[in-house]
Amino acid sequence: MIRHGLRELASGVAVLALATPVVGTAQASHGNAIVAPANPVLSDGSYYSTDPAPLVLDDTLYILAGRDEAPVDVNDFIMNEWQLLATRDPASARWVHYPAIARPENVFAWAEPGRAYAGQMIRGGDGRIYFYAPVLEAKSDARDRFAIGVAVADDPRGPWRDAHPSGPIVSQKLPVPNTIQNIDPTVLVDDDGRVYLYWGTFGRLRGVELASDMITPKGSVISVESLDGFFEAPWFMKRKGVYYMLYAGNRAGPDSDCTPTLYHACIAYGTAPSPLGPWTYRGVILDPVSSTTSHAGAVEYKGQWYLAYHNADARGGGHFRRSVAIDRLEWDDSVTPARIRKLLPTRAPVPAPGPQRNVAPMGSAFASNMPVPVQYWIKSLNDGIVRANPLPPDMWGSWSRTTANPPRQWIEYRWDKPVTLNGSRIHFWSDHPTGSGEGVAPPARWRILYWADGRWKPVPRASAYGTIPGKFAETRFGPVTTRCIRAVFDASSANGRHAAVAVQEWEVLAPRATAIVRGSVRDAAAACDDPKTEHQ
Ligand code: FUB
Repeated sequence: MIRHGLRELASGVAVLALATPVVGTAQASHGNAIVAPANPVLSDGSYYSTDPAPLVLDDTLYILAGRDEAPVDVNDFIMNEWQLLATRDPASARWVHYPAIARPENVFAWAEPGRAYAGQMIRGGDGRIYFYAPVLEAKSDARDRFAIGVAVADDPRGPWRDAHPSGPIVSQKLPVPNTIQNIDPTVLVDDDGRVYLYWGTFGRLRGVELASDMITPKGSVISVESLDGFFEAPWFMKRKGVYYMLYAGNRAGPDSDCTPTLYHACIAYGTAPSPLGPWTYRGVILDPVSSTTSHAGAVEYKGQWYLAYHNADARGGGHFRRSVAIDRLEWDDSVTPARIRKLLPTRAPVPAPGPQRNVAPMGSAFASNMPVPVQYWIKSLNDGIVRANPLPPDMWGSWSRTTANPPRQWIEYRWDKPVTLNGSRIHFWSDHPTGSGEGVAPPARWRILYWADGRWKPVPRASAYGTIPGKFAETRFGPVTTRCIRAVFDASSANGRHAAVAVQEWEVLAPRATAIVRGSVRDAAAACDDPKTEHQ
């Protein structure tokens, strides 16, 4: 059934395995040989890949992926086409990349260009390949025009043709009227040939049986409510008679086993004894990745299970510039149903940072509003990442929907052993100007204190404390040796109300550059507390 092979030139530089182009359909494209010794598979930032959906066909492991094309400062899913990655041995590091295998408007006459979100391909009972694709309906009066179309081909690279040319098989009108966003389809052809489709996002998971034609819904649509923290990205699969649903979960909180921040997601899973449930939550298999969204698919290939997922680790990567990674997935068969072991993601070794003056990464961050509101992330203060267009978990902040902002707030670093400091660089974020009493504004004023002799003291001879957001403001001061340093912010205020404060990154500088060892803090809980002076 698969007509092409992966042919590599002796140089290993290029591979071409072409399908016959067909006018008016998505056209299969050149395959390019790549060597990917470590994650992400496409890592040089020239081509992003997202929402992986693995598929085994004969002796080849394919990963269907979308493509993020957002510029670095744009926070949006700019996604116009799908692509494929293929290998015959994930351990070999040798992959073939097939860019642009399909575009919504080329496959579905009723779809508009763009929003080529997470799809899945699967082999149908007739041996052909079916592609379930979320796309926007061009002409629809639905409040949300996302819909799921089905295309069919003999080869995963296409050419694709619409298997249901009259329109989508799922939308806000089909198979039953609904108000959800109909994306992220996942399909299973069961051992008995029956076909099941699940889909959903924003906490809504729906499922339905399809007829053996792979397109006609059969029976009622079910709504799954028992998968703890379900957010989106369901992945439906079966192993040893048990049905598994992997999904992106975002039950957030300081004690959550899934994610500390609302915008991030873990990959969690549940099991069921039959294809339409009942579903039981089983746990987390992948902690939040470096992109806010997480999306995964698992498959068995040559006796080994793999999890394909995406992250922001490629060069120039970001929340909207994601890249596919793949790691082995392991099972614990000593329990029933078999448990999926938590995956430890691998990645290309990141070169150790050279000597630097900023010793914040060696400390632990704390704040006056802990646990911080779930949209923010305290650990972003000293993660070394400053984004052009950050999302809330890229910063610490104090804005809360439920409580009035206090007039004064602080952030603090603690180290195991004393450090000597003589400077600070802080990067404020705001959505309101200085002088506002609402939203997030730069502080009216701020200062730095250090812990010495059992109390907080102002750092000596401090230069100006800058407050302009969106760039680093540097403050120099006389050297101090301390185990704790604190930035205290007086909120911007108006009419008796106070704005919140947000900081993307806070560097604290030693007089001389030294080698930095991240995570060296062993006893970060050893507080520097003095209630009498903590708000100096
Ligand atoms: O890539 C667009 C959307 O982001 C997907 O449909 C979701 O699963 C999330 O990964």
